[in-house]
Amino acid sequence: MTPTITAFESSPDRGRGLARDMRVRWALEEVGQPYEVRLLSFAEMKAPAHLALHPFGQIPTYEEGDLALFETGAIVFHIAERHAGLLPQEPNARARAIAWMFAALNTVEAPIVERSNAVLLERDKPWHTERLPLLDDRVRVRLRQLAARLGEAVWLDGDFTAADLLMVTVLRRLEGSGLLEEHPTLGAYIARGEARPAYQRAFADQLAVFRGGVA
Ligand code: GTB
Repeated sequence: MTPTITAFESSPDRGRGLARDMRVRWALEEVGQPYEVRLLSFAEMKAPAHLALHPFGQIPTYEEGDLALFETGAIVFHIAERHAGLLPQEPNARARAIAWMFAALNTVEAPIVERSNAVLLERDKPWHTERLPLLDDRVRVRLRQLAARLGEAVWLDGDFTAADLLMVTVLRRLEGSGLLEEHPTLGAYIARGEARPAYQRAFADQLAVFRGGVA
């Protein structure tokens, strides 16, 4: 059964692959699973039909037969469970990869999103210039720790997994902040993810939406 995902009809990032449907597209491309995309306006995201799929009125969602999922971590995990290629078979390696998936979304993404929201939504507040350095420093702590653990390794723990897929998409949100440049090994790690053919296909497909092409 071909899954259907939802994505922004008009992505605020103008197709730079920063909206979270990119993760799901990339995961589906990695495992070779074709998919369909239903594009939503902001109004449609908050309407009852979509709220029935996603309680928070967000994208992406994932529908496959009578299964409907929301939350990219759950969706990517589901894809990784159903197909070979995104999680190791060996039980301990698999458990460690799942731990890194949670780390990407809980421990690394949280301060990055907090910072992004401040830049996007709080720029005009009188306290913004005072608060931003604090948020930068919280991100810096995580980047330093992540870079220390990654070292010169290619991926987080052995072969490429769903954890790397999530971590790369999380880190990409920092593009333009100047913070990634403090850790060239993390920049190289992101570049390795972006160089994967599956990433390239997913990126091209989400960019095509913005350019008015086919999803
Ligand atoms: N925890 C959820 C998940 O991982 O699935 C978060 C989902 C989420 O935040 N979805 C966002 C959304 O629907 C789109 S990705 N927002 C609309 C709303 O909440 O009303 C976040 C996002 C949006 C745009 C950019 N950008 O343009 O750079 C980057 C990231």
